[in-house]
Amino acid sequence: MAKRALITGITGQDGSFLAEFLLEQGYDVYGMTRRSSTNSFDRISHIIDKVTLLSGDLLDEHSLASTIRQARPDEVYNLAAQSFVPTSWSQPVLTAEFTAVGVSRLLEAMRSAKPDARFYQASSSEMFGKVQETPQTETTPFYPRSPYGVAKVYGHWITVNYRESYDLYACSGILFNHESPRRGLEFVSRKVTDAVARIKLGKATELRMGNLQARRDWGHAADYVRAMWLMLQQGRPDDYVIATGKTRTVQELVETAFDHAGLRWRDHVVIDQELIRPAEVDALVGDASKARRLLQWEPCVSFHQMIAEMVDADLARHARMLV
Ligand code: NAP
Ligand code: G4F
Repeated sequence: MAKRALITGITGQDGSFLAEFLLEQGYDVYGMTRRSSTNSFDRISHIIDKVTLLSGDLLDEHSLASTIRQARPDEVYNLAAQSFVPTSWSQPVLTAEFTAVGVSRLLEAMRSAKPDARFYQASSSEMFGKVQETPQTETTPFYPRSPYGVAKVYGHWITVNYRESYDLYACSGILFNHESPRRGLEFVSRKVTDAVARIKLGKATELRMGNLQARRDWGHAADYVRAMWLMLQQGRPDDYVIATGKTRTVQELVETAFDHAGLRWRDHVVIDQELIRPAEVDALVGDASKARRLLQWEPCVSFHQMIAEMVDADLARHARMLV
């Protein structure tokens, strides 16, 4: 019989890649979506007839229990969250409700409705924040620098706590930044590749940016969802860092994207003080040796391939809009 997986956040970047991956593995895929006056199914439109969508919200425990009862999942992937760091300063309480307490609600729903399901929590390298050691591993202490990072620390520890308290198979994947052409337009990689495409096609001339000196360890979302699945296929539950081990500045990302389109970034980029964050995470770089050793996980897509793919996808999308 086919295994059954429930994905919260299936309409997001990672949810769409994970749904594709699990369908390829022969799973019956269930996705939880929240009610909206317009739907947000763009990222899953190509697989919408292959997945079963169930209505639920991280704010509403009753809907979570009902979703789990209907899906009867073998595996639950909790990818839903308020995931944009700047919004966590303007909506800190909502971010805590979705990204922190939402994890407790889902774990409680799973514990009562399907306690033998395996659980994946989408933890984040933002938890390392003001880094206490470099590179960051599973044992590096957390020092979050945003309400989002603080909320993710709660989600991480409540997952560990439910594993230890109730003997659940619950894992936390500490994923470093990962991108793709499906990345939301407000995140730095996609903001840049979308602007490059618009500038190249004559639709814009300027790109307003914040801190170009911040460093991130950027990988590809398709590689990272494979790691989520691998975590739930092991003999025992555990936590893993997923990262490429290479760190680059935002300026290098900008240069790479403009170069790919044959543009000079200095002709277009303007620093906007409004985009500087109240507290910055200056430099992240992960050490994924544990995942490489125990999960046999390796990233396949390089940084340059990924940025090229994103610029090309945005160029094609904007060109289609011109005709
Ligand atoms: P994303 O594109 O922003 O997707 C977030 C998803 O959560 C969307 O499907 C959204 O639904 C859903 N959602 C938000 N609030 C909800 C609520 N109250 N109830 C139900 N669903 C809700 O994020 P992503 O990049 O795919 O990231 C997936 C997860 O990994 C997130 O938890 C994120 O914090 C974490 N993470 C991401 C990265 C990264 O670099 N991408 C790194 C580490 C950790 P709508 O479509 O309705 O808005
Ligand atoms: O792309 P970002 O917005 O991602 P950030 O803040 O690192 O968070 C992402 O990765 C986390 C994993 O570490 C996830 F947990 C989280 O959900 C999200 O997916 O910004 C990256 C860097 C920051 O240092 C920011 O200050 O880019 C810098 N930046 C400079 N100018 C900018 C901009 N970021 C954005 N979004 N927009 C700018 O104009």
